[in-house]
Amino acid sequence: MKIERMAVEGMNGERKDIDRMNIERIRADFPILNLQVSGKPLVYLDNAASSQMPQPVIDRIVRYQSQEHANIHRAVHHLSELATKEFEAARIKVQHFLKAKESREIIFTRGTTEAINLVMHGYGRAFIGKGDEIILSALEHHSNIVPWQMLAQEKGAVLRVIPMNDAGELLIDEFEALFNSKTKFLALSHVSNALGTVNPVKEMIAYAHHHGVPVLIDGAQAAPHLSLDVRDLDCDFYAFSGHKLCGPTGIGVLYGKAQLLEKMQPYQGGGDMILSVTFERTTYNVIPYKFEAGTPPIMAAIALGAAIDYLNGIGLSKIEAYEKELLDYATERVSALAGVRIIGTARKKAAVLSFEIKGVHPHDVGTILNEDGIAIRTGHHCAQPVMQRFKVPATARASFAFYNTKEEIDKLVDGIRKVQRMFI
Ligand code: 7TS
Repeated sequence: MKIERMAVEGMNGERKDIDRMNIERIRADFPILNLQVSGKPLVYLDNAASSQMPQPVIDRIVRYQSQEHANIHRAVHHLSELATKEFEAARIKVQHFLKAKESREIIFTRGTTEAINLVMHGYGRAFIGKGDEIILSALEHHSNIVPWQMLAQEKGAVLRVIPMNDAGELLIDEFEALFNSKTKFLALSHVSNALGTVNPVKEMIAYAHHHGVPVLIDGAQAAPHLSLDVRDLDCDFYAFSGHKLCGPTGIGVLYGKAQLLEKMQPYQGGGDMILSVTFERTTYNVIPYKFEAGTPPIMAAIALGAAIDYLNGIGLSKIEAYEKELLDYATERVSALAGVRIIGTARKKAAVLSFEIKGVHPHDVGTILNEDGIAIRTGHHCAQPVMQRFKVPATARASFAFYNTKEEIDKLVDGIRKVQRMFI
């Protein structure tokens, strides 16, 4: 990936040199961006739901399926050894992507949802009991609420919720006040999918650790946008999904500190997660295999590795800076429209712009925009408590990736104006 160097005007007026991404060249890597929808060029602004896949990742899938496929970790034949080598190489790419200490701390799952459920079953069921408290935040996705609710119901544990202000920022004083001797776990998103808020997770993790409480970070919306360092964050668990990171569906990652993973119970039983089995007794495999029962999504893991290579080729810090520019531009343009309210105005945000058009149901917004080839998501974004907090049934949400452009944001703004002309 070529990076162009350009001089640009800084926000505060001073000139400074920054490395600027060559967007046209990047867009050419994504075949799907050439599609026409409703006779118009596709404007894909639903990246928080799932991002698109560049050609090198598609090529990697074709190469794997046409030249490398076999089941892994079992046979001595050429293809099985090759597939195993590539699968384990993908694990090491994820390790470096997260800056984890060891590759055995990386578990492949089906996605963020399965990663969180794995922690709930493997850690929660063993170490959280009656009367214990689990802290969550008010801006979680359902996949970081429902598993903990299921555990609380099973064990008689209690969920405590960190509230947020009207901007969608967590109230840190109230967070700190929730801790007591019964607090046993903190499950927190890094970036909110409905509001875009970037939570101060590093500070919150440090506070939880001060009380001896382990922390799971739901990184589904952070991994595609921020450079990550799980050792710097010092989180105990970190979960993300491949399909939001230019990889395929059906693959995700759970990072866990080795000493915690080692004391956890397996999530599922089956092949590959055992060392020996008799009808009387099973000895489990070492981590990470203890948590990877059955044939894993081999192709998807290898493709996730290729997606990580692709993103590294651009550079996560450049992606972060460019997407900030896009979000600032979109925020400025959309907030200048009369009758439009942005929902989620935190000082620190990433790649998400949720809004409502007064007098128009969000689903109608999505339908009209689709007529112009513009893809956004409308609904509760699997974050119904967030909708309840902001007293809206749903929002319209544009979410950005590094292959989006300001011209596409202009089309979104034109689309919103068109909706207003039709409905108001
Ligand atoms: N956590 C967060 C913060 C998410 O945004 C999502 C998916 C998940 C967990 C679940 O990820 P999965 O890959 O296991 O499904 N979020 C969205 C979204 O915002 N629109 O569609 C899916």
